[in-house]
Amino acid sequence: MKKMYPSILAVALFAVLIGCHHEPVNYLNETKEAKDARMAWWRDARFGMFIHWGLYAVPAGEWKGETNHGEWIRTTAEIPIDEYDKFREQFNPVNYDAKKWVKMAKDAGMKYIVITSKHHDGFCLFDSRETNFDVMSTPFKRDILKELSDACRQEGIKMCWYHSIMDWHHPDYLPRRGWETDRPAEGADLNRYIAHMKAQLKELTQNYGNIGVLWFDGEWEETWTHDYGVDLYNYVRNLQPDIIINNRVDNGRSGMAGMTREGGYAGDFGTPEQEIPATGMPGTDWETCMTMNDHWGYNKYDDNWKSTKDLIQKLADITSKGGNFLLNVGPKADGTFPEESINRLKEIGEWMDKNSEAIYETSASPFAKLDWGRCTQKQTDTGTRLYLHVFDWPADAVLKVPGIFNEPESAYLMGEPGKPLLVQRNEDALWITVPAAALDSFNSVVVLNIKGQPDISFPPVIQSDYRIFIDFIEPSITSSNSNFEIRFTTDCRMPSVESPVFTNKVTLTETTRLAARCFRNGKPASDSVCTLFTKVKPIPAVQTGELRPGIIYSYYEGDWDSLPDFSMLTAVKTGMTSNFNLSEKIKGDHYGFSFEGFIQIPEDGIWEFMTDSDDGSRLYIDGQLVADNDGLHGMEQKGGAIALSKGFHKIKVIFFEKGGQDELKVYWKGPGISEELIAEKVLYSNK
Ligand code: H79
Repeated sequence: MKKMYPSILAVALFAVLIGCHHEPVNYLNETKEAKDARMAWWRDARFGMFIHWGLYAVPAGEWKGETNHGEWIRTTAEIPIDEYDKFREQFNPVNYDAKKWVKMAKDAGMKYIVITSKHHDGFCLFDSRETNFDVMSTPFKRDILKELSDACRQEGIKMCWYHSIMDWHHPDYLPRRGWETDRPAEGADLNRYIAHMKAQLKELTQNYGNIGVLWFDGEWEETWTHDYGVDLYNYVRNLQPDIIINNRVDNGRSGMAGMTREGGYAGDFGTPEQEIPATGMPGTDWETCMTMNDHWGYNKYDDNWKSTKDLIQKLADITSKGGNFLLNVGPKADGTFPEESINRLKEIGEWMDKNSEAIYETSASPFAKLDWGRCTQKQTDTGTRLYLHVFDWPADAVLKVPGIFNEPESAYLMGEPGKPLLVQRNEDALWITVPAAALDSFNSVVVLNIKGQPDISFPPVIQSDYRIFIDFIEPSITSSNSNFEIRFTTDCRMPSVESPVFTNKVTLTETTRLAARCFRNGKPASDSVCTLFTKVKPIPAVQTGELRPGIIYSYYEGDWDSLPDFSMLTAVKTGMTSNFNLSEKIKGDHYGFSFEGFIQIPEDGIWEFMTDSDDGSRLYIDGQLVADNDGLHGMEQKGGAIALSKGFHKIKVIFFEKGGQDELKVYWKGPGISEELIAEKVLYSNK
């Protein structure tokens, strides 16, 4: 603590607190109406700027010859705290101009800015009474956040804070990093750390005007409990009742996919990181955060920049799924944005100048999927305005909008409402005649006004447990549309009125491309779908030597972000184990396992294998990859299917753990066996 409050003040404060004691509000019980009102500006905004800035901009990604570091550099390069603290002396961003930053965000069409008040390294960009490890202890000595929040207020941009719960600097934060030997954990008290963090959040919510979002992060360590999360959520809401808080305040986030698990967790929106969900999630607020290259903090070597086209299409993709896009900039140590970021922001801004109407205040697409691009929508006085974001311009200059039954009112190119385009009905589709060439090389928006609420039919859904079969397979075909019949083909051609009608069963005995489509009143009434079902021969059992129960494990140590090739590494130890358990580990993180043996398959058939792990894992049968569950994540289950003959088959499971929780579970499912953990009694190895 930098400036101690005189104890007399503390006593006075205590008295005041007792004096006006009232029941604390539990903001988790908020009504839907209240939440809708609070979220309204954020839902309309759709597009914001993330800024990762701190001491890590000084080394700019480089440490002792390694050049792949970012904002995590203190941990990834294992820099002792005293050495890291010295970056303060070099943090003097004389070219920092808050007005310029805000202008660049605003010109790009962004409506809010989320900046790192504090990242995991603990360094604060603001003048905090609660710590010396802040910008006031650098030669710069200017409250960066004060200048930025003032500039934001002037330009009508919402100022928001990213604040890390995990803190590698504060003596009371726990746990320590495994490699830190210079910072004993003795005497540390997490509750004291939380009190410190709350005091900082009070500064951040009281000294900088209205704050739009508090964006927490670093919540995944085992010390951060659900009770802490709920308490922190309520604490911040109490300071600014209208503030919006992300789901990383609590521990209910599911991996990098970022959505909140079931179970009454605190947090207003999900936070997919570096990924975009496959579909929209009606009724759920979420925001994808993403880097323009491969690092959040400035890395001078990272030139893997996403193209402007990619970024603009990602914005449309996210918006069409009902999410927000928080796009990152990692400023340099001199206070300027990287040139590549500036250029991309400018080009995005040029696109937004013409097309932002198709982004702001829109809601998710009414279509399941569109071959040529995306759709966003808005209510109008007489019906609905569809914004058709065309990524792939039609070669025949006819834009086909499938499965739509509304009467069209008008269509035009974005920005040219005075020049109507021809719209014709063609069976279930509306065909819009468009110019031969795309208007915009990134994303051309075509506006289609229709009467009433969208009346869209979805293609049918073809389903079966597996896409492979041995003798025959009977997939189901269903439709959520009413008053429809389904017709199908077995060669992937688009079904027509002449195609056979699907009643309740179709039996496939050979490899088949099964296509299906909905019809209404004898006319096509949806797009079609096509699924491949492959006939396979079960893999014969392998010859084994004399067997004994149990499998062989090999234990490795190392720091990986994805599964390494263990065969290239030397195991720390190997031995026998009864099943895929981690009990032979030596360290709690930065380790890996490879398990090898035989599995006894009781019957010919399609067998499914799943791993559920934190972090990544893979499962191979007879050398074939069946379950690919690689990557850094929390508990996440993935699996696959394979046709096997009765008898013994080789099984191999590999697993790695970087940090945080560690767990591995291996399941199977097959003829007569519903999904269960693979039992010890079917696992063997050679004597
Ligand atoms: O600030 C940027 C990064 O520094 C920070 N988040 C963005 C916005 C970040 N910290 N860590 N990571 C990103 C990756 C960490 C992933 C993991 Fe996990 C932590 C894997 C296992 C523990 C995430 C949380 C997935 C499961 C739990």
